[in-house]
Amino acid sequence: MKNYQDGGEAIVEAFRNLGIKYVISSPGSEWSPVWEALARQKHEKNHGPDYIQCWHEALAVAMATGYTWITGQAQAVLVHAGVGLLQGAMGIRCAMQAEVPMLVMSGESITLGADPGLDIEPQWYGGVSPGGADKLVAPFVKWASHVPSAPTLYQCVIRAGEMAQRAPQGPIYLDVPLEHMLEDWEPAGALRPVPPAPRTQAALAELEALAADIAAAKNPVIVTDHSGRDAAAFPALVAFAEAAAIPVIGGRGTSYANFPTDHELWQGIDAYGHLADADLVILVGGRTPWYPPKQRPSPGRIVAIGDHPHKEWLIYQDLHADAYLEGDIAATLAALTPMLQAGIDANAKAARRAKWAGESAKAMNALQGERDAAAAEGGLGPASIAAAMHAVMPAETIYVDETITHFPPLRKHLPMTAPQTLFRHTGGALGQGLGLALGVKLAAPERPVVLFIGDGGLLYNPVLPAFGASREHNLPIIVVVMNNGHYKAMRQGHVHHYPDGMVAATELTMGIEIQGPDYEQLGSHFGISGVRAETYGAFKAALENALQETSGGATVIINAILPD
Ligand SMILES: Cc1ncc(C[n+]2csc(CCOP(=O)(O)OP(=O)(O)O)c2C)c(N)n1
Ligand SMILES: [Mg+2]
Repeated sequence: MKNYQDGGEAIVEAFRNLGIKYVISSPGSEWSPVWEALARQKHEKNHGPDYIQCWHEALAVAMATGYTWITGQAQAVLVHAGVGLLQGAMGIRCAMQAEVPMLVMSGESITLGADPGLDIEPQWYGGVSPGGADKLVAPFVKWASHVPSAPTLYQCVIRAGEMAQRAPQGPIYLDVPLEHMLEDWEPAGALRPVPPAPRTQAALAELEALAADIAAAKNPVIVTDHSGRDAAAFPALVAFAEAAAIPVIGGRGTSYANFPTDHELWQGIDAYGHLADADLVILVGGRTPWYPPKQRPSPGRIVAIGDHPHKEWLIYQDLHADAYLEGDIAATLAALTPMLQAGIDANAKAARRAKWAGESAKAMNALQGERDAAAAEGGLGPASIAAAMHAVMPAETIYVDETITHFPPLRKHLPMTAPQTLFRHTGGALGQGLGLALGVKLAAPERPVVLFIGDGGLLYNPVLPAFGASREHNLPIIVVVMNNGHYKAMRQGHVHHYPDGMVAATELTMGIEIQGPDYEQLGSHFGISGVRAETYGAFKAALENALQETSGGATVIINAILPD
C-alpha cells in the first residue's frame, strides 16, 4: 500500500487548517486524490473533516448552507467538473445572496490525454472538462478562479477559505486541475491553523453620533430583518433595545429570528404603522426593508447598521438611509449599548418602555387570539399550524421555511424566543428546503428541526437524495408539507394582473394545479413514516408523535391538507 503525499493531501491539510468540519460532496472522478487523503486520515486516526456523501449537488450545497447557518463556519462542497457545479449553481447563488461562507470546488483534466507521461482517464477528453469551470459561476459567487499550479494548491485553498469568511461572506469557487492534485506535494515549511476572521466595527465618531441621535430622539424605532443571521446579534439587539427602551419591529424581509417574540419591546413583523411618527429609525440588518422603495417609510432620520448594506447582487435597492454604521452587527451593537446608558433620561426611558410594553401586549394578544380561534375552528391553515407549534414544540425548535404564500401568515405567529429559531433562504429559489433542514440538523443534533414546505416547493427538491441523506447520516427532521394542492402563488399573481380575465372567471387554470403524490408516503423506502392530517386535532397529534419519533432518530412527514 503506497502512502501518497500529493495534491489530495494538500487539500485535506488545508481543510484541517481552516477548521472545516465537513466535506459535503456529490461525487466525480476527479476526487480520488482527496478520497485517498481522507482514507489515510481515517486509517491513521488523524483529526480532520468528515466526509458526507450526497446523491445530488443541490442537496450538498443546501446541507452546507444549513450547517453554516448554525455554526457560521464555511464548509467544503466538492462537486463534479462543470456538470455537478451547474446542478449546485442555484444553491450557490442563494448562498451568495444570504452571505453564507462556503468553499465550493470541482475539478477537471488540463492535459486531456495529450501528455505521454500522464495516463488520464479518457472521459475528460470529450466534454467533461469544461476548460475553466469558474466562468460558469463567476457572476454570482464572491470569487471564482482556478488553481494555477500544484505548488500553489495548498495556499489557494487556504486563501479561498479565508476570503469566504470575510465580509461580505459568501461562496468561493475553485476549479482544481486533476493533474495538480496528482502531483507530489511538499509543504513549504510549517503550516499554520488559520485564525478566525476578525469582527469589524464602525468608527468611534460614527457610533457616538448615533448614540447622540438616540439620546435626543423622542420616538425611536428599530427595524430588523436579517440581523439574526448571526446568533450573537440576537442578544446584542436585546441589550441595545433595552438600553434605550426602543421598540423593535420585524421588517418585511424577516427570514431569521432577530429578536425574542416574547419580549416587551417586540412589536411584531410588518408593524410598519409604528414608523409614521418615529423621529429616528434604526435599521439593523436590512436588505430591501421598504416597499414600495420610492416611498420613504418615516419622517424620522434613518440610520442603517450592517456590515455591507448595499447588496451588489440586488438590481435595485433604496434604503433611504441618512447615515450608515458599517461593520459587524453584533460588534457594532455591543459597542453602542454602553454609550446609551449615560445619555438617556431614566424617567423618559421608563415611560417609553411602559408604552411599548402595552403596544406589544396588544399586538401579541391579537395574534394569540387568531391562533386560538383557528385552533377552535378546527381546520388547517398557517394560524392553526402555528398554534400547534406553540402547543407542542420546545422553545429551542429550529424552523426552516420553504413555503411561499403561507410564509407571511405563518412567520408572524411562530414562537421565536431564542436565537437561530428561524431560517429561510433568500431569492425565492425553490428546491433546497430539505437539504437546508438536514444541514441545520447536522449542526444542531440536539434541537428539533421543523421544515415547512409547500407542495409545489417540495417537488422542486431532490427528495430521494435528501431522504437518503437523512437515513445515512442520521438526521431526523419533521417535514410539514403545506399541501393546498396547487401553486397558490401562481394563481394570485395571475389574478393580480388579470382580475377580470379568462382564468379568473372560468375553471381554465393553467400553471396552477398540482397532481401531486401522497406526500406522507414519499419516505417509505427510507424508513421515514408519514401521516396525513386534515384537522387541527389530527395535526397536533401527528406533531406530538413526530417529536417523539424524531428524537428516536427517524424523519417524519406530515402531509397537512390546507383548503387554500
Ligand atoms: C426553482 C424555482 N422555480 C420556479 C419558481 C416559481 N415559483 C414561485 S412560487 C411557486 C409555487 C410554489 O408552490 P407551493 O410551494 O405549493 O406554494 P403555494 O404557492 O401553494 O403557496 C413557483 C413555482 C421558483 N420560485 N423557484
Ligand atoms: Mg401549494
